[in-house]
Amino acid sequence: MLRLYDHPASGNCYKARLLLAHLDVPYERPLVDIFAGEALEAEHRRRNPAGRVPVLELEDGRFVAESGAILLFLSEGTEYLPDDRLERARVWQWLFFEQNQIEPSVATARVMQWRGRDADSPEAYEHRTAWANEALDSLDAHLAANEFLLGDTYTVADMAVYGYTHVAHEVVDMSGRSAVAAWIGRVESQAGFMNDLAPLP
Ligand SMILES: N[C@@H](CCC(=O)N[C@@H](CS)C(=O)NCC(=O)O)C(=O)O
Repeated sequence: MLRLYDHPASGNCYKARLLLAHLDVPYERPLVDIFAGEALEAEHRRRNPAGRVPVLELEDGRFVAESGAILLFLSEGTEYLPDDRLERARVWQWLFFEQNQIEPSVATARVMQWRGRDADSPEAYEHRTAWANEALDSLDAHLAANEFLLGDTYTVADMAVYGYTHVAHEVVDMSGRSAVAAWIGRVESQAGFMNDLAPLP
């Protein structure tokens, strides 16, 4: 059986759990207590040298790390990853966008706020929220003209970007971003959608 080394409060892990739910694939879910430093221990670094979750373990014991890589691996041959070369490149485009623009801004600001660093290091926090606002504005502009990130088809790109965008309101004002709000509603109405992202402990 597949095994997902996971933490319930990790949005990066949630992306993989969301796809596994859509695919209705059974899997084991060993907890890596990232808040107790377990991801950085040698045992976990053997699974992922970067010391992060999620990590997917295949039935034969091989590992795949990085949420985007896990999404691409699991979605191969399914309705959530197109066959067409250009469309696949556009999936990668949004996975890279998520990792370069959304995750380091929204996810980092969220953790900073949770740790009280918004008060302790306001300049660093404002840098992340300004970055988040810029990224979310560009996402909103794209979604104003597109039902999903690739146009009319729901793909792993939507799952990846949804992972942290749906909690962006915790760190920035989302009230002006109606296209993002409508897209969040469309993602949440997809067959097999679930949201089990736990709050930060
Ligand atoms: N780019 C990676 C980021 C993974 C990541 O940052 N995971 C966090 C949890 S959301 C983690 O494992 N942190 C453990 C630590 O920093 O010790 C991905 O998308 O999978």
